[in-house]
Amino acid sequence: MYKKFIITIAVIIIVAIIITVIFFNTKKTPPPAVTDTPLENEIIDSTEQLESVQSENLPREPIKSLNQAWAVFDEYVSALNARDIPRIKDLSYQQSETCSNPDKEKECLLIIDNLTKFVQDIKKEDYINNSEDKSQVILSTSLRRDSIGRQEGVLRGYIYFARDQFSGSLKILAIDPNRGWFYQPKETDAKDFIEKKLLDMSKDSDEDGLTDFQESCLGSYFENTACTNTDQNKKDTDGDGWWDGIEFFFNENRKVILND
Ligand SMILES: [Ca+2]
Ligand SMILES: [Ca+2]
Ligand SMILES: [Ca+2]
Repeated sequence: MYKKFIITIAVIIIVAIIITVIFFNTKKTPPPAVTDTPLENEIIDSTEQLESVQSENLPREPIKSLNQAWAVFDEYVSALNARDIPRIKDLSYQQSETCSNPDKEKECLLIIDNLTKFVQDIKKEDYINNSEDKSQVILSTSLRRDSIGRQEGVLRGYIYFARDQFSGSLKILAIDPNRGWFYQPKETDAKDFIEKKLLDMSKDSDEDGLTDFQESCLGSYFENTACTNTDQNKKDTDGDGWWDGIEFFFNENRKVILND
């Protein structure tokens, strides 16, 4: 069993949750419910770039909604910079509960300022692994190496969009620019084993925004309630039109209404 590694990921999770606390317009849009962001964490002992990780970094065919998605993102960033709370709400399904309370404007602005810093390093050119259909778009980066202390791993950025039922416009569902999988190797681990381990942990076979481990509840997710028990080879396990990685952000108590 691999030792869990959570501190750095917890920071990422907290920031992600800031932008993730529920603002799904009750009927139009899918409600998010992120209270326990999943991140696979294990360990590895090489500071070298892994060949197979690099092979994962090949760009794919551009998606039709790419420009539209980035336009929404850019406008969202502008709204953050302008501290334009109504516009932020228009562009995202999610906002802090604090920002829903008019009496907590100062606290809300602090959250917005932190979020502004959080998104400023996102570079479009890094998001080369993208997928879409009529209801959703997921932009993701290639894998990149990272290390924390003796632990090493890979990071991938994700931006999730869901399409508004009535307007047809994309809205931001979640931003997670530094999702990470870390592994601390044993002395006996061969380099190939470590390489395969990192790839296994970060692999998303059906490209629905959730890793195979998270979907199958294996690996580091075995003891983690954040696993989804969905089909790792099927984007939309329950056939409701929303991909598993999108639906992960929905509030289970809210009804989801799809685009026609
Ligand atoms: Ca998946
Ligand atoms: Ca799936
Ligand atoms: Ca679904």
